[in-house]
Amino acid sequence: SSTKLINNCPNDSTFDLPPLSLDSEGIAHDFKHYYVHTFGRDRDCLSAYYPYRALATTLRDRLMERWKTTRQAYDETGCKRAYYLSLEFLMGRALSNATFNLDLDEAVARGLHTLGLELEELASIEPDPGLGNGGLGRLAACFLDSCATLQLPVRGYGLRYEYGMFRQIIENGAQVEEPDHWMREGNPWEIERPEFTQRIQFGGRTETHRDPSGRILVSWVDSHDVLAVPYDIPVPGYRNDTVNTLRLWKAAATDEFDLDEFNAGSYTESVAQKNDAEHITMVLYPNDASENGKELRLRQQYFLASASIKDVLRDWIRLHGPDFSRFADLNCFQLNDTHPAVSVAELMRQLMDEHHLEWKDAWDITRRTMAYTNHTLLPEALERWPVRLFRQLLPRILEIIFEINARFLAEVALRWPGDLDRQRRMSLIEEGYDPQVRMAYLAIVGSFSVNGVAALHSQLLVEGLFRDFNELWPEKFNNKTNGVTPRRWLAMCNPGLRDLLDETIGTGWGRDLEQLSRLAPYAEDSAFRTRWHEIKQANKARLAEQISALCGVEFPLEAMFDVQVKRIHEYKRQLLNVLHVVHLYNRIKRGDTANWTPRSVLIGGKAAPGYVMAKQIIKLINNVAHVVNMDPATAGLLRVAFVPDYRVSLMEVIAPGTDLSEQISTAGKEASGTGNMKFMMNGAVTIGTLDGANIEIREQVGEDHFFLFGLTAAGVESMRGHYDPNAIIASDRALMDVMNLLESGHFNQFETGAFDSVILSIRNPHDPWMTAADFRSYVEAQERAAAAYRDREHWLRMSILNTAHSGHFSSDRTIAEYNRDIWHLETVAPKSAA
Ligand code: GPQ
Repeated sequence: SSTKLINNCPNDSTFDLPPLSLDSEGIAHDFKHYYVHTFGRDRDCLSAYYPYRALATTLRDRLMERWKTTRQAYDETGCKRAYYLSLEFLMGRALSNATFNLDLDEAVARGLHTLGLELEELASIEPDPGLGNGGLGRLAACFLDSCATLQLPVRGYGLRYEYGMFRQIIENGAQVEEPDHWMREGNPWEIERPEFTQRIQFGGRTETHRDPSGRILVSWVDSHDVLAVPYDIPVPGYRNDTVNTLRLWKAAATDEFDLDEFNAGSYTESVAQKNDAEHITMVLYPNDASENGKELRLRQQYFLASASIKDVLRDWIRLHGPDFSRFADLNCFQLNDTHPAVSVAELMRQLMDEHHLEWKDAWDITRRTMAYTNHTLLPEALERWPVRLFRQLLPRILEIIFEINARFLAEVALRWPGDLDRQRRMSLIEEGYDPQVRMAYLAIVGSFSVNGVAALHSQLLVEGLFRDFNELWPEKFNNKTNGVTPRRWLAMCNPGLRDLLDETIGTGWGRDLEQLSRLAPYAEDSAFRTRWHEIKQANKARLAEQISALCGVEFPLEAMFDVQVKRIHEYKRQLLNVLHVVHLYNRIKRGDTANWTPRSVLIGGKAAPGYVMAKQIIKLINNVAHVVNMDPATAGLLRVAFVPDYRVSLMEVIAPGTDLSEQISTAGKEASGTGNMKFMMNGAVTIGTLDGANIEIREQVGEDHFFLFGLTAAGVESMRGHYDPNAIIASDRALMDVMNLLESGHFNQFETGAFDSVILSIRNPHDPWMTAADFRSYVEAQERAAAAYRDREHWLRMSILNTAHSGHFSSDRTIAEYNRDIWHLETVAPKSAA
């Protein structure tokens, strides 16, 4: 076939080319070549897409050179490699990232200028590749950036969804979902690699037989197979000639037809079955931190696991031959939550059934190769799959899981003889009417490392959810506090601040973010503070312009920009934010506005389409915004906006323009948070609970520069059972007034009952999020923030110190820790392309 690999590969020098020009003339030349010759456009072209595409292709060529030398360096050194397996990669736009990481901003801007074009305008044509829901997917993208920057041989493996995260439209205040066909016009950043196609099995049954030596072999027969075709995306490091790979799999039908149907004359039906196969990578499940539970989702998970492991084993054999004795020394899989946890059983299957290893050798390799990251404690997010679904879809995998479980429970029994309750608790199979496979337990049993994503989260994991496992294998458990890439989240999105930092502390912070601490003394320099203020105000102007265009709401620049953007979830408590807004509105209405700090409150985020309560919260935010903004009494004092379709490219405008960062989850519920870090880097001050990485943010910046409120995680737990929100409401005049206004229907005059369940949830003694419990303390923290903001010099000092102490939250630090404690990779520098 056309995708057959060539055996007698020609001498590499056949493909040697001189390095491509990195100056503005060379870039303008290539741009014109692609625009005219490759895309066939001329000056009459009306679509702005083709200039974007011509520039993207020009830059991709420059990446391509470095991509090749990086691959060669990895192959030649025979280095250990790691693979980041994730159902989500929220990469954000690639063009400005490639330009920046290649250090081509100036050359590209000048080259385009000679042609009468603007880099920023072309960059904004690129659709956001929304192949993720939120924090977990964006973390994967930051990690890839840091791995390339640190020159670590790490490859991302994911799925090439045809439809990414839905586009959110707000109609009459409510969320409406529209499909996101992000590749409609093509994707210049991917390279199809059909020659590395893999064949993935589903369904069928298993057969056992003996080979001549008497060994039992299992084969998986009568399966319905689907092809996995890889598409590679380049991941450039920061100005270092490394380009790593994100490999995304697309599902394709095999070209075999069901012969019976075919012969019965059902030619068209037989061909139409192609669809079934191709549906696997059609759409991203839009649920953030909650179980998906659908068969198609399990298909996606196994498809990713099987294709990626086959790819790695094929590569292993190419480089090292079919001897797997050193495989675990040279390979590591990092599982991004339990979504790819079926990889544990799949690696066992491939090693035993396809490469004929014994159980004990395969298990030894698996357990030394797999590492698992947990991203949540929320029970509704803990994946469990019905045993019956496994039996029908992945019969061989179920057999292997049962065998892993049997051997594991024997180990538990040996350690705690007779403790049947413990065996039941720790079993990979949850027994019951419809038995379930516990994916987190499969991941723990099959891994040598299990980590949480912030100090508190990791501690709560070993004290709670994974307690039994921690007693058995304490050495497996560790913490890796999340981080974000300072390239995208500071240098690229905030050019004004970047230039001031370069000028003040030099440019070293781009790869060593701890150097930001050198800024701290400048908090006392009033001329510096003035420049800091000018930059923040310019960023606020850019943000206000966007809000005006997207929401039709005007944010005055002297107001404090108070922002909460993240997925809408009850535990994140956007509702608490709304209660505070209504409280401010009440104060304005009763004339309690002495020493008022003007505020512009921005909220944004998507609700999972099936999450009714989250959708009602969006509607409530929009209705409150409407009433507040319409009321002449609020002019100059309070504005509220809900920004539609919150996504990576919007955050690039929001974070630099924010004064106050809302991180107000119920303590113990937000595993880490990463938006909190992006805001901090850009000089926002946090108002937050002692939850997730907020705790570490506060430790770094100091308690005087953080607005703390609310119950602790322990406080939340000890209040359960005697929480009495109605007593709290009755004893707090301000909260009573807020509840009265909500309950009067003031925000839903023509929509009777629209907010009943939201409002009732606050009065519910079983409210797991304890919104009423934290109201008083939240309002007081908001008052401290407002007072601090009125003292401009004081606020600027805090803002500077937040940026200065954000160095710890670089994903470079996080990845260095993964590497030091888990992966143990050597850095590998490619030969310079130039
Ligand atoms: N997170 Cl389990 C997601 O974004 N999606 C998920 O499915 C799960 C977790 C988040 C988590 O809620 C945040 O606290 C973390 O900062 C983020 O993962 C990255 O670890």
